[in-house]
Amino acid sequence: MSFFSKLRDRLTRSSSKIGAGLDEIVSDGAGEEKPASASERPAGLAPAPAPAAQPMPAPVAEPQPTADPAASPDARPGMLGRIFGRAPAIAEPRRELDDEMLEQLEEMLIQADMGVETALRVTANIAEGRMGRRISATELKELLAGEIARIMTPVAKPLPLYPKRPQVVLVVGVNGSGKTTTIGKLASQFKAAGKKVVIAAGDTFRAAAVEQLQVWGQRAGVPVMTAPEGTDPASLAFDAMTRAEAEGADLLMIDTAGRLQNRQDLMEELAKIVRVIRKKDPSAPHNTLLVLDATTGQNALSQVETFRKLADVSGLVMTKLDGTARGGVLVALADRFGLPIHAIGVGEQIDDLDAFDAREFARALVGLGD
Ligand SMILES: Nc1nc2c(ncn2[C@@H]2O[C@H](COP(=O)(O)OP(=O)(O)OP(=O)(O)O)[C@@H](O)[C@H]2O)c(=O)[nH]1
Ligand SMILES: [Mg+2]
Repeated sequence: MSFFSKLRDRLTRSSSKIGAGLDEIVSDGAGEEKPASASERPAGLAPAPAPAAQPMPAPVAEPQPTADPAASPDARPGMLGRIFGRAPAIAEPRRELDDEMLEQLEEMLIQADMGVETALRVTANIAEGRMGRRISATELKELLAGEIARIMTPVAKPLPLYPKRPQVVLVVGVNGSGKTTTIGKLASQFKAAGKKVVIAAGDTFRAAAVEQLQVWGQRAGVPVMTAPEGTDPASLAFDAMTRAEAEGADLLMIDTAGRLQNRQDLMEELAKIVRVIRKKDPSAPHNTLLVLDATTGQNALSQVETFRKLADVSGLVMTKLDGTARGGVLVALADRFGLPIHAIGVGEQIDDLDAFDAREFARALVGLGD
């Protein structure tokens, strides 16, 4: 199965929520104007709604590119042509884009965890140059997907690989966000790509955490450096650095504990790990990945704020996008922080992590096909 199919299937809750919301918004208002259009639902017969207002089937005559400076330049021509040029779309109910419809759209996007500011801006962009036009739910989905893709494209960046050996990747995040699982998945992918990887089980507070990482290491075929429970994680990190250097490893991934007594402890521990590995390589860590759990919704925003104060976060991984209705939070994150999103997780298996693709994500999120 392609990752897109997997993403779309597993994003069902988010996408059915947003997709159904858009369908509802359009059909809501379309009813009021039915006499002019599809009130009888003549099977397959195209109704003839107010000719001047029907924007889409005649793209040649529409000065859309200038009316629409904010729309995504890369995504529009192909998809508009494909979708709006297609005959079946004509049978869809249409609704005139007015203030009431925009308010409903805004409200729906906020409820889908996109955040107030982002929802307002996305809605304004969709409205620009289109007020008074009659649009269908499919068109609305395409427009929304275009807007989302435009926000997400600049942040869709795979984990950068540097010639530096070992490249040190510090993985941080709150308890249960998916750090250990993500390290296992990433290690497996880098190994498969021919990289030599070493993992350091820096969460030395729980024996179970070390065992969990060892299982992932076995699955991925990657060595896991461990230390007895309660050992100072910084000293384990130092040893792991020594080993990774000695073995000529390409990547050293350091897991950390998500749960400590308080923020101060966590900050001190992360700072100590960084201090110690810098004794070996002043440029390390080369990446600090913050792992976020999509099911926490808006809370992910405050986690980014907190962790940026604790560590020099260089990129994000969003896990658990499967089965949550809160995938919209990724749009808010991208819009607010602009931090690279390196990967997304859509399940607990080793291959349930992939590079983040803005267009795929946007289309899956609004419930559109590839
Ligand atoms: N459905 C789903 N579950 C995931 C995903 N990523 C991780 N999980 C699950 O989330 C739970 C917590 O994941 P961990 O990797 O242990 O999280 P952690 O951040 O290391 O947690 P601590 O070590 O307690 O701080 C586990 O049951 C994982 O299987 C994902 O993308 N989708
Ligand atoms: Mg863990």
